[in-house]
Amino acid sequence: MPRHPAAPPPSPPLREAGLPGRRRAALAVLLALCVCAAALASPPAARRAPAQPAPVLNVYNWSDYIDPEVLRRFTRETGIRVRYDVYDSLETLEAKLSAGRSGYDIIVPTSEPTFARLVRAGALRPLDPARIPNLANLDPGLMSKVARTDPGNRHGAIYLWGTTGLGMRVDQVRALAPDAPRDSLGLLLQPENARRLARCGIMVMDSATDVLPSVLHWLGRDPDSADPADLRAAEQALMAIRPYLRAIPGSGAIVDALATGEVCLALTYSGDAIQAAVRARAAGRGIEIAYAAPREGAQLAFDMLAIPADAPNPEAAMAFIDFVLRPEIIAAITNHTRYPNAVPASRPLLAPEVRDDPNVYPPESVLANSFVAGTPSPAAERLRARLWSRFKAGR
Ligand code: N2P
Repeated sequence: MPRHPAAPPPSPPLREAGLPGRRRAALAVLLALCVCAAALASPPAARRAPAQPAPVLNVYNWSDYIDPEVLRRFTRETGIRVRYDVYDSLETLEAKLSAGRSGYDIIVPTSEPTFARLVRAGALRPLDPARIPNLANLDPGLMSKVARTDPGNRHGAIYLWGTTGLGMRVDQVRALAPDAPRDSLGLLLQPENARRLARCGIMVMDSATDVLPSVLHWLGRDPDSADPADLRAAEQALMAIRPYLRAIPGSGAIVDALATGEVCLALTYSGDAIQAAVRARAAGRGIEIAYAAPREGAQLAFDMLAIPADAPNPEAAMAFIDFVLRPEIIAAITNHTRYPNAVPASRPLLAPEVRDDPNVYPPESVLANSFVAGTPSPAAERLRARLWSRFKAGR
């Protein structure tokens, strides 16, 4: 292609510029001086402070409780890398924290009992509202519910919440126990129902903290009871169905067990059962999973974003909480996990099938009938833990 006449000729390399020898030497000296000056202005590489490694945020959250894309976006926006570990029961979280020096910057304990205990023990760093302006996005009505154990909401922000109930494979449940109520814990806790459903598989999640209140409530007793007679009644109810349980695994394993058809009934968290339904549908093998919040009153749980007092990187933790509480970010998390959040401005951003699912956002009638478990005393906790290990062992 002919060169445009107005274009300047490409500048020739220095050697071909036809400079006389002396001028070339002078230029070389000048260049050398420049290089020296530059070297003096900045310390030699060996003396320079080592390059700062990318800051790291250490997160300890429930399994299946985030949209992984949200973590990638946080790193893209802030340069903060995320190290992410998961637990699937409050017992596991509490055991980890009680060993001390967990090394986590963000944890997600349920408002009661775990978060309440941590607040009381002074084990959480107060949130700085100036660094987390998006705290203002939280629903004041919901936040007042968790202020009972954290006056002024100083130590935590609601992340997600949900109910405890039954995930089930409706066709099999209908076939094997046609007369059993599908919206009551009686589907599991009436031995006659459990006996019939044992053939297609039953699981109860491994958590005294999150199962006993529901069992006590179904029995018509105080879900927080420390009365040995109440706990004996709960133990009897659990022992009566124990022979019919395939396993008592961590809640994380139940999502897959339901989704793959390994079991047809499980006592677990609402969003986990709904995620199982989503996975089963996506697999296209004809497995249809449904969730039911117990009609006798569902256990409601609020999970809190909180920062351990000894967090290595509290600044990053606050940046993360602020990021998560943006309406579009928490909407993505609810869409992915099928757990409701506490940011009203996220509602219009939700997928309609999530926003309008009464099992994700329970209607007023379910909420009015629900209960939030309290925080058992250490003595009651010991009774409950012993009861639970007998239940697991089946004797
Ligand atoms: C996530 C379970 C979180 C619900 N897999 C606990 N309240």
